[in-house]
Amino acid sequence: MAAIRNIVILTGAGVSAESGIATFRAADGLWEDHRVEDVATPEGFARDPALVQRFYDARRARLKEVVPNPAHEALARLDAEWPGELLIVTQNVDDLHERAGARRLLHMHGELKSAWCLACDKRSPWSEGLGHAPACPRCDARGQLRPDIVWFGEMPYGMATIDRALMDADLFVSIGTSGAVYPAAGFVQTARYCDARTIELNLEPSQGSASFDESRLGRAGELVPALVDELLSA
Ligand code: BV8
Repeated sequence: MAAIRNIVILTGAGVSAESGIATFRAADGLWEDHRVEDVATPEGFARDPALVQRFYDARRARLKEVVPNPAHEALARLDAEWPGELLIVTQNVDDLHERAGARRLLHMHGELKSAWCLACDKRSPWSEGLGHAPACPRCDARGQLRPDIVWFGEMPYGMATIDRALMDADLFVSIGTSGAVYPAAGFVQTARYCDARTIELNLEPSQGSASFDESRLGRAGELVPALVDELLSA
């Protein structure tokens, strides 16, 4: 591959699939017979906070039962050994990238292991349930903690950082995402516009496959270690 110095990697649910975390599309975007778009929204939370807290409490509890897979481990190795710029932007709200050792990581859709207080607006690390209306560790207000998750209709985190990294990128790699959700699905366009090489690693062609210079089909647990070996040996 031509001289590559700055890399941006986007990951989606497919990178955690082999760890046993369900993807959105595999469940047809359904959970307890609710469309994810209905549950993962501020309106859904206002309508039925207990249902939404149950949705996220179940997923937060699941984190204790899963471990990073070879895709997470390979990305952490790239993060540790890559001499140039690197930013791993994940749409995932699990903690598997950081548990594998990734450091240059940005959770653009928030994190299951963080709680956001509607009373004091502070975020706190959180590993247990929120359904029982616990007190905020910062201001002690009760029943004011929501999941620190970016819902549909809410502004993703870190967009200025992401846009800057995409503009400086020589390589953009999208891993395990269906390309169904914006603004993440549009990152490949920004990367192309700024002359980056674009590669997609996915189990099946994503909605944006045609926009990539190269599309490698297969499981992330196999494709990602191979790509990292390629990059680190170049
Ligand atoms: C915003 C947190 C603006 C929740 C998530 C119409 C057109 C365009 C856009 C819109 C529109 N209407 C509304 C919008 C905007 C909307 C959007 O894009 N909607 C979609 C449904 C059309 N976007 C938003 O609302 C975003 N915010 O636009 O704000 C704004 C501007 C100003 C001011 C305020 C606001 C916010 C979007 C974030 C929503 N939150 N996550 C939660 O996690 O519970 S999105 C959620 O769904 C995930 O985080 C992820 O991003 C997305 C699911 O996508 P994937 O990760 O790709 O997962 P999926 O299952 O779809 O695909 C998995 C892929 O992996 C598959 O392709 C599969 O083949 C592959 N795979 C499976 N196994 C493997 C594998 N690959 C490799 N190896 C394997 N083993």
